[in-house]
Amino acid sequence: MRTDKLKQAAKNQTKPANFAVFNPTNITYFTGFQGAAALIILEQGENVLYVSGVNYEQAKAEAKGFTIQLLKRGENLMEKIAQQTAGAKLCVDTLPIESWRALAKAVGGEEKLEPATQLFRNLRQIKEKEEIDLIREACKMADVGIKTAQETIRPGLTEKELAAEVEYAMRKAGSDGVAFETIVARGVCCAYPHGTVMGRSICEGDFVVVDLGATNRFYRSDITRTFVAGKPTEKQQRIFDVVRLAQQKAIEAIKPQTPTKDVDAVARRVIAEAGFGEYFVHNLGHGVGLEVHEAPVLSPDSKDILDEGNVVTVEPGIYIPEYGGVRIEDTVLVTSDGAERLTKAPTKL
Ligand SMILES: [Mn+2]
Repeated sequence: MRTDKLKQAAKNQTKPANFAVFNPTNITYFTGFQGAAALIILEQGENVLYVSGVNYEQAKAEAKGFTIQLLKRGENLMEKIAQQTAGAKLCVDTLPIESWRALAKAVGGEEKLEPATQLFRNLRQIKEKEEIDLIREACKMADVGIKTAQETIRPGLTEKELAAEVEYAMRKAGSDGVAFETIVARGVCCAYPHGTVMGRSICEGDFVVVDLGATNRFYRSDITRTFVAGKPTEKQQRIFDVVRLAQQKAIEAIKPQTPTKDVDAVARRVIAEAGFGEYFVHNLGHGVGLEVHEAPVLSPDSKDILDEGNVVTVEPGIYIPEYGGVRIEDTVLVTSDGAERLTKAPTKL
């Protein structure tokens, strides 16, 4: 049980092994259910999920192994939690400050509460086989999106039309929805790493960056490919080759116990040595799971260390203002001795 792992992790850090969980994604992680107000996990006794009327019947059907308590209209959640936990010290994941104060008041003082965001972060970043299988499927759906983009891109098509085609293809491939807002950016707009979908038309010779992801039973995928509408120029090909090499070298550097900042440095060095160092303006990557951005972080200042079961993106890029940009991204699983690419769409211009 994931709840047992959490309790053990708390004990290892001499924290109380009782929890009040409020973050919706954390609750989904433990229950497989989305739409509860809070989850109480106690060292001794039952795990209780508080659900309001609108989601009560669904919670009973879907959240197996948990006691489902109806949160009636007008009832105070924090006071119900205080009754349930009967004076136990609680680890809390995340709460807005007003709610934190209300919970502290209900349980008899702030000294009863301990912030414990890190425990949840650490647990969620090591994926179990079941989670990896779900992400693997989400990656296949994302590959379908990229394949569709490649087949569809042509001068005259707008960014929105291309986004619509790839999202439709992923849905038909089984995706529950997009993992994040699809990015399609053409021409000079590729120089903005987070350029969203605008209404502009693709022109002959444009770089087109397509960054998308699928969702599969709450688990997500993330992939980016860059194309040229037509025949690439020498300069376009050169930039593309540098980004591709940076990504390949970074993936080769991935293995358990490697600091993520070292992997980031490998990609950054390839790009700097090619003379584009100032144009790689973001982190190398991030964890992917129930959220599209989660732990660990792959960046120059990250303190995270890779471990078997991490799922991370590797996404170097070069963005030249008023010219355009290239990003290549895959979702990658950290294995016992290296890395496995979970997104497999071909990487070619
Ligand atoms: Mn990403």
